[in-house]
Amino acid sequence: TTSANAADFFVDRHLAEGRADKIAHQEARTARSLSFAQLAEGAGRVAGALLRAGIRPEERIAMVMLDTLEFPQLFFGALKAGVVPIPINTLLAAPVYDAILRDSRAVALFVSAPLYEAVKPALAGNPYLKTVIVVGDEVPEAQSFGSFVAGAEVCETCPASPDQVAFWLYSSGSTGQPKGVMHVHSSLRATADTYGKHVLGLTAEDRVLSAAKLFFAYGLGNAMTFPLAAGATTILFGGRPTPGDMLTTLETEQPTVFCGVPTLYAAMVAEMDRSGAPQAPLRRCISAGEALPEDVGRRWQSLTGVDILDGVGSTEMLHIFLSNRADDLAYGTSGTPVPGYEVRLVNEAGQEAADGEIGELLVNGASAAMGYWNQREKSRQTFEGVWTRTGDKYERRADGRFIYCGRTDDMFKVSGIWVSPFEVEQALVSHPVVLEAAVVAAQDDHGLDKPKAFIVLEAEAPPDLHAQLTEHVKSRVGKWKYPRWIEVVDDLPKTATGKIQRFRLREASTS
Ligand code: 3SK
Repeated sequence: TTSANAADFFVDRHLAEGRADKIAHQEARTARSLSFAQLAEGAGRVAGALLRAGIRPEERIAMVMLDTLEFPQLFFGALKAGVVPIPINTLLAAPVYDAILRDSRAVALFVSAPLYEAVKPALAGNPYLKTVIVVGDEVPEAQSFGSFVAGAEVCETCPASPDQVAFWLYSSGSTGQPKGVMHVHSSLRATADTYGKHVLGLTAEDRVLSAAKLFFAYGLGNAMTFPLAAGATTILFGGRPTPGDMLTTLETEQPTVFCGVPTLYAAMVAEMDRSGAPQAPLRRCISAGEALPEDVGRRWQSLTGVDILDGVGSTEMLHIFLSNRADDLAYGTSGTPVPGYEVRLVNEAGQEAADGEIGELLVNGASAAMGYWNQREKSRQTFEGVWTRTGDKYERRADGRFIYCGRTDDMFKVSGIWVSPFEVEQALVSHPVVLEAAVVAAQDDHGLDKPKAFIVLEAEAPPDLHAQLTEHVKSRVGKWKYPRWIEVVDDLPKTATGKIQRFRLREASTS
């Protein structure tokens, strides 16, 4: 029988193709690296350790992990064993980890040591977790990754069908309730064969650096499956991608491909204006997560000599389906459909939108998710036959290029990651001095979205109100979601039925 287990193509194949000793992954700033043979063996041993620990095919394991060499070994180890890995955002707050761990019923949690304290409050009352394994420095109350895999048999890859669920990713919902997005084995190959091949055009000579982390669908393709598909080398950066560290890493690690998000590109451009551009053999730079401001793209090009190819993807479609290309680029647009994907725009009347008319973007491609875990109604609303609704509003120009026009709901992205105004508002009103709150996207100096809060006070504001609310929001819903601006108002605009009219606040913020 032939198997479509994604580990066959992304990992084991390289041994037969003569790349056993080539470096698959290396860590920036440490001396650690993993050859293709070591990745195959490490993943096989993880598979053996999972089965030895009594974790069975189709059970879920949660991964709250930094971008280190253990990530690809664990991810593919799980796939080899038929176990379903769930990479989870490392910037979340304990209540959100609690919700995800319960929703997924993960039986094991793998957590990087520096993240353990952030996840710990979610562990005590969890009825499903059988084991917690810490990667990196030892934590007394948990098992170490080293001891988890020590002495385990290196397992063969178990057969899988193309339609078998391989892994999940969590996507934030408009109420802040995360949804488990289930992806099948064949989806990984589908993104590598489309965007990976036609837009990145990776070869075995490439060295890829992604500021976007592996827990994010964008980073998972950039720093794991696309380079592995091509036999290229990935540089993993485990820390927070500050503009200074990224510029230094471009010089020290000499990548040929760099994958960023607009907020980071904007900050790196500002830094390069002060300190100059790095010497690196870059040939391709890509951006996603939110629309790239035209000016940032042009300034990056003039400083580095390389264009940024802006594109748009989604967790539901696994990677980018609309993009600019090296030989067909128009800044200020999201480009055209990636070969292998088809898109449609549907207007408010439910009809195909004409050129120049705004409509919701729907996409059809082989990497679409199987659905949301245990959320039938939301799955039915999003996955309509072969078409996946994106919730993004777009306009198609007469030249066939697409221009981003906002969301069909109130969601927005900060540094490429979703923010639900609702959940930030809930966090704000749980602070004792806040009676009511409304959150909208406002634009920073680079034209990029950041949360702005309007609050009605219940009690006198302390002098450090902004700092207190920042900390409060970060610890409740996630580190990137805090409001960058806070305006105290007497009341909030509402509909007759009491719904906050965020559009009025958006208008007030921009006028
Ligand atoms: O936000 C995006 O544009 C994106 C791109 C690739 C994969 C996943 C996402 C959400």
